[in-house]
Amino acid sequence: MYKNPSFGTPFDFIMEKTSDNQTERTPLLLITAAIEQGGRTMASLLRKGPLLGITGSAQIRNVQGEEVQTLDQIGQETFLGLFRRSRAVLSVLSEEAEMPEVLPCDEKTSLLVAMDPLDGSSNISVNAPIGSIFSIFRPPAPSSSSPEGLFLNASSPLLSAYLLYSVSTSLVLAFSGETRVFTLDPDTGEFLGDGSPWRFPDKGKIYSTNEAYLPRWEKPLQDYLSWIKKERNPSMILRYIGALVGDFHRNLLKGGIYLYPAEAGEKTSGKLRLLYEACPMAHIARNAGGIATDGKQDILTIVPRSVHQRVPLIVGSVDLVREFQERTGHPLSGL
Ligand code: FDP
Repeated sequence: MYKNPSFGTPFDFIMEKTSDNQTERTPLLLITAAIEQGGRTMASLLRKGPLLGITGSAQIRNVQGEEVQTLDQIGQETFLGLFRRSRAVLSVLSEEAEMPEVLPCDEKTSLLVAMDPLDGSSNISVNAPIGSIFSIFRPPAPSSSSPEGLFLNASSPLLSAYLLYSVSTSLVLAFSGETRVFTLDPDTGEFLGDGSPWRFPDKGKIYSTNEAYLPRWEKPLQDYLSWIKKERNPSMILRYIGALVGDFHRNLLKGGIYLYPAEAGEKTSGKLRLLYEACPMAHIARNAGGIATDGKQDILTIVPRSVHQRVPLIVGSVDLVREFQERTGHPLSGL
């Protein structure tokens, strides 16, 4: 099997970026290794999908009232088990559990993990792309008394990651000012990347949003979409996979903007969860030269009020997000 000698692994990336941070090097290596192992396990199960009888509903609802799929449960058990065994994680917050779970660890070097173990559940039964999303935080100091307090008082992510299970399995990591893209070699089990930072390409022309909800959006948003379709020059194209990881990844590689806004009226906070969906994507975007906003402020400056808080998310190439903000009445400052 041919392997380009300049290819590097997530291990190489973390080692390179922690040469002056020995304290966090070990937990970051252990957590990244757990994410890689979970990615291998999930990718291997997903390759067999319906043959294993795992692509259907688990016939229960999660704390947020959403139908749980069997693969949601498998993702939860897989990643939680791996983080527990790493002994580098103080607590895990998951979309699949009401409260963060405190894990046994070496307290001096432990970090917090927030995760959506299986993103894009509605794509499972139709063999379309899905993913897993993680944000790794430093615990607040002094350590908060409650498991929830740890996450509500944590700083912005130290490291963010997602796995995309598609034609191949990608692992994207953002850490210390760089975003890097790795691909799983299914023969060796290694995640390999070309060793260089990834940046959003200039002049992206993709917008991604579920336009079916447009009639329920605020007027400035409707006007923005209408302008994109009728007047913007150069024109843009619409692509929507329906899994945040898939939509974000395409825009990261091609240049584009992803929008999951709030609806006018009762559902004012949008659908996506701050700590394990919006925040990691914002962090990955930022490290790749992009930006994320809730429509009014940078996602990375939002202080969470609850661990499962939902926020609107607009994320992508800086020029496109800036244009969105200008046209909807909240120009970005400082960018
Ligand atoms: P899911 O199918 O798991 O609920 O997490 C929310 C999410 O996935 C995102 O991944 C995805 O972008 C979004 O829902 C799609 O929602 P819509 O069907 O509302 O467009």
